[in-house]
Amino acid sequence: RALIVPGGLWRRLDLRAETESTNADATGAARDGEPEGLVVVAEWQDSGRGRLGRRWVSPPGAGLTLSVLLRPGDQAPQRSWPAVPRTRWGWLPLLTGVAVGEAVDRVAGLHATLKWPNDVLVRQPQPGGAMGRGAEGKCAGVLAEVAADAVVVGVGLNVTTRADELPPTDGLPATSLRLAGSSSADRDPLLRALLRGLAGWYGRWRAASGDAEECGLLAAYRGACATIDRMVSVQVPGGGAVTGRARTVDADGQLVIRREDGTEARVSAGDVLHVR
Ligand code: BT5
Repeated sequence: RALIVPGGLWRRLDLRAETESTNADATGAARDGEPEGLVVVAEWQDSGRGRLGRRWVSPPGAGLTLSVLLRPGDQAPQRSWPAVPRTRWGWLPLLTGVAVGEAVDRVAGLHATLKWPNDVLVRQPQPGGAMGRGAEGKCAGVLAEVAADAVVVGVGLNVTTRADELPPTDGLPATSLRLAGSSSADRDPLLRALLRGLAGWYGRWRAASGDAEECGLLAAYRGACATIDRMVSVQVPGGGAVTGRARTVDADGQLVIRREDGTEARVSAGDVLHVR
C-alpha cells in the first residue's frame, strides 16, 4: 500500500521471478515508450550488469535487484516539475546512492557510506568480535543507463548473501547487510524505504531543475561520501590515472582531487574506470 500511492511517482511495479537483467527490461520498456515510474524487481538475474561491461552476481532471494525508469527531460506540469537539462542527469546515479544509503541506515540499523561515484559501503564487524572499526565492503552498486530520452537506474543490494556466495572482486571486498550485522533480514521494508526515499529525492531534485545544491542533494551526498579526504587514484579512459587527495565533490558531481604538486583535477563520474 505504501508503494502504490495515487499521484506518487511509482506507477507500475513489475515483479519477476527471473530475468536477464532488470536494467535490460527497463531500457527495453523505455524504448517502447513506457512512461516514467516503472519499477522492475527480479528475484534472479541471469546476466546482471555492472558498469563498463562488468557483471553483478547475486544468488536468488539473497538481495534486491531492481531498476526504475525515469524521464527527467520531460516536463511534468501536474507536479510543477520543469525539464532537467541533460548536463545534470549525471546526478541520478549519485542521488540513487544517497537513497540506498539512507534506506540501509534506517531499516538495517547500519551506517552506510558512499564510495564516489556510486558504490554503497558498510563496515563488517571485526573478526572474533574485536572492538574497533572493521573493514569496509561494498553492499550495493548502482548502474544508470540512458535509453531513448529516459534514464534507467538499477540497484543491486546484498541483503542476506553469505560470504561464500559473494563474487571475488578486484577492488573493495563484497559484503551484505547481514554480514555487516544488520538488525533485519527482511527485504520488503528495505524495498519500500528505498523506493520512498528515491521518490523523495527525485521529486526535490526535479523541482529544483536538477540543481543538486539547491535541493540539498549535494550536501547529503558530501555528508555520506567516504571518499572525501582520502588518497585516491582514479583511472580514466585512455589509460590515464589521477592520483592525489580527494578534496570534495563539486556541484556537478565531479570529484575534486588535489595532486601532490598542488594542482587540482576534476573527474566526472561518467569517465571513471576505477577509484582506489
Ligand atoms: C555496479 O557496477 O556496482 C552496478 C551494479 C548494478 C547492478 C544492478 S542489479 C539490478 C540492475 N540490473 C542490472 O543488470 N544491473 C543493475 P560496478 O561498479 O561495475 O561493479 C561491478 C563489480 O562489482 C564487479 O566487477 C564485481 O567485482 C563486483 N560485484 C559483482 N557482484 C557483486 C555483488 N553482488 N556485491 C558486491 N560486489 C559485486
